[in-house]
Amino acid sequence: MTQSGKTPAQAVVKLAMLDADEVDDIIAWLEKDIRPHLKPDVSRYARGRQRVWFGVEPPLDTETNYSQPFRTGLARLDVVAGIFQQHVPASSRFKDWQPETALVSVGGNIAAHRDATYADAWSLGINLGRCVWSIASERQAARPDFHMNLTGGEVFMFNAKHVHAVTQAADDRWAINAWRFASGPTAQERNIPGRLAEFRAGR
Ligand SMILES: O=C(O)CCC(=O)C(=O)O
Ligand SMILES: [Fe+2]
Repeated sequence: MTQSGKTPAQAVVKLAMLDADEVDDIIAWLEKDIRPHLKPDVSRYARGRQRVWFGVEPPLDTETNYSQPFRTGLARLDVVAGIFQQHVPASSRFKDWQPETALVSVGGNIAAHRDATYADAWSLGINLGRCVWSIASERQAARPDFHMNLTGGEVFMFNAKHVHAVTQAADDRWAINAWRFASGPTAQERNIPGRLAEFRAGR
């Protein structure tokens, strides 16, 4: 992986590189079992991307609408948790991290954005194709300044509250991103825990 400068530790923590056979196996599974579930992305920042949520689909709140519910996602979150557990180094501070939701997507660049209120800051990225993956090294910065040329197989944690973007994505680039749900002051203000409890009570 070539990149610009030193990895900013407050924005990105690299965990592992999957070998080519494993990447091929995961992509074969995605193409066969997951592609039929894909829908066009509704996010403004990800036009052209196809995506499906695993586990629980979180509400993508906007500044004017934060009353939408959590919804049931595809029951495959265990596969993502398994890939993470197999590759997170025993010495990593993320060793005991477990995803609560995952977004599986293919195709399309992703414009610079911070993740919505539902998302806890530290998020998992499993990159499965060619792209330039960029993130701001500082929380307040409006634009990414750190760029990674990814080829497929990279497993990393990143701070999703730092502005990040994907450019030069190959049409057949899959990505798996996973999050835990936020519970801090902003999430409380937007009733994320309450909406999650409502969803769990309704199942
Ligand atoms: O495709 C990626 O690796 C990043 C996706 C992303 O930032 C998002 O879905 O919020
Ligand atoms: Fe994001």
